[in-house]
Amino acid sequence: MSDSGAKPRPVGHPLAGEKMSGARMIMQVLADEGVTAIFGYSGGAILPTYDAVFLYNEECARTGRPQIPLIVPANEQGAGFMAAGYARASGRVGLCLVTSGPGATNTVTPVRDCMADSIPIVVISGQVPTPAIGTDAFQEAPVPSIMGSVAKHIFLVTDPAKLEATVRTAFEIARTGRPGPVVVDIPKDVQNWEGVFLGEGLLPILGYRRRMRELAEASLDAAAAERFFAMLGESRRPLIYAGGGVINGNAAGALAEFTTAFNVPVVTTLMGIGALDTTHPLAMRMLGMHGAAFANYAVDDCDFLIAVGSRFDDRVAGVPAKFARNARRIAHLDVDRAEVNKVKRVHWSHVGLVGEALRSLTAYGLKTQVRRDFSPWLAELAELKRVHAMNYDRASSLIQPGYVIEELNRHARGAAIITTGVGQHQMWAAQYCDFTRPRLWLTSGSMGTMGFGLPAAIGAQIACPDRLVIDIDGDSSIRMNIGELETATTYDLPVKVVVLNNFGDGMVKQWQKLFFKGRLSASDRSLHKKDFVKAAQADGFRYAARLERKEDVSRVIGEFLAFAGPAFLEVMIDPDAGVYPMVGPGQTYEDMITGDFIASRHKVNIKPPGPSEMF
Ligand SMILES: Cc1ncc(C[n+]2csc(CCOP(=O)(O)OP(=O)(O)O)c2C)c(N)n1
Ligand SMILES: [Mg+2]
Repeated sequence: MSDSGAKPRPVGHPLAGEKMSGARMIMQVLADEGVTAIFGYSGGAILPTYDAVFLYNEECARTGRPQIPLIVPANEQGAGFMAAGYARASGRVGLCLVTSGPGATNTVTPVRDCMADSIPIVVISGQVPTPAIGTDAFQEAPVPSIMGSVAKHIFLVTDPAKLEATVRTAFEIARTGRPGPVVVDIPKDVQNWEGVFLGEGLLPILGYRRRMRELAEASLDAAAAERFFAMLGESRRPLIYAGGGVINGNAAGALAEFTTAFNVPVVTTLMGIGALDTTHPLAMRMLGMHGAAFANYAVDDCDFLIAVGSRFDDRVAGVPAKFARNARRIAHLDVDRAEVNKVKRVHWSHVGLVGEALRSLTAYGLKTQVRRDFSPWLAELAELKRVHAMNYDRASSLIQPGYVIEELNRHARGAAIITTGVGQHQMWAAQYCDFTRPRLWLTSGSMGTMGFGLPAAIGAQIACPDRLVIDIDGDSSIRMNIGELETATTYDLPVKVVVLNNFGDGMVKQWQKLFFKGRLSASDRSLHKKDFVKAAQADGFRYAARLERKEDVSRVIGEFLAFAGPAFLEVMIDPDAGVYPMVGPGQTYEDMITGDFIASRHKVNIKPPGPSEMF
């Protein structure tokens, strides 16, 4: 279960029994559910609800209660990613409020993104009035069918008497079990309807609730714990492979307790970064396609793999049969039954809340005094870390991205929220930044959506006003939602936006160099005209600078991060820098190429992947 974001609902709601509009009811349920910011854009079919937000905040101003600010993006895709950034950073449900037709369809990408990364948001969209549905009315779109294929759940409210309960239930579904996005499509006449507010009540989603109860009650019993520790007892090289489920399930504390109690080292997925403090002695950092070489070697060498809230995604287990090929045993803890044995057969599994399960295991292990000396394995791993450390061309006269991120990291000290676009910069950030806690690393993992970084940073800064928030973005990714630069200055949010400019789609270029004989089809932007610094200035950034010389990197990054308001920094990096290590698509960890600056333990020939592996 994701979080307890909702305020405990008052017994006997103070407004119970009051007559009000559907729009006012929506607003009241949002307030009751603990929403502290609304991200959205207005339009005809949602106007009544926007008016209700205005009236609610006017009333709050009069009575001294906290208002619920409306953050207006340049594009509804931005609002969706702001809600997602808010949710990822805080663990609370993010809220996005948009109009029908194009307003709603502009949120399809963030909804799918949240689904793929298990992020709880609620999108409320206006719909054309009930009698007009199906007539191709102005700004009508089939939101239930479009969103039905990408959201965790979708409601179309046709019976106004169920409006209040539906909005409340949407929050319940978003935050429980495996979290995800829920869309509530509300026709305009339902918003304008007048009825009696009950102040309580949920829809009878009996099957779902039964499953949630089963999850909550699925305690890990002594017999299962005994079998688990029998496997750990036989193991000499155990390794935890932790994914986003540890963070989304608020289980990082439980993971740290388990890992330190039994000295089991941890690799994480891209989504799992921060599940264990990356500076912890047992942290082996990220595995997978661009994971650290030492992390991938650890996976190859382990004899017992313990997957926690992770799902053997193709960026981790490109060749499932050869993934963790020396692991004689694999265990899997997950909140979603569908993930167990989906890609790789496991020998032991537990479906339930991962935090509870880890705590049960720890308690059992401590009670039965499980003691196993893994020090030879830990020594091997320390050696792997030393010999195959992350590295790049430190002598280069060009600005290397690794250097920029190391400098950012030196200031952030593992305590900043970092968001990213998608591409090489995202991978360098994942490889070189430290995160001492969960919910600091916000990235579009599964969908890999360019344009995520800036709006996610805005949403995260709204959720965490006192934290340093840095968007490490790419020159192409930031173009996707560059309109949101103005949103940052409009709301005076002190986000720090750093663009690693390598003149184009660096990650695409890297694949084209490796697998398409260097034909840079549509990925080079070196002749493009964009002046990012002027763009940021035009959008009101008082700090906007371009960094072009290696000797200025340290000083300028210090100034940039110390600036009190929104700040923008474009860094002209080596356009040919590659992301290493790299496990090519459809290849095994043994085939990992480590580049010129990271030691490999294999002799590797770069094999172009076959057509079926090209994704
Ligand atoms: C919306 C979207 N379109 C296309 C892609 C495919 N894609 C992945 S990375 C990439 C290039 C990103 O370029 P940039 O943001 O400059 O990052 P870099 O790799 O140069 O650091 C592209 C086109 C994507 N991930 N998302
Ligand atoms: Mg680029």
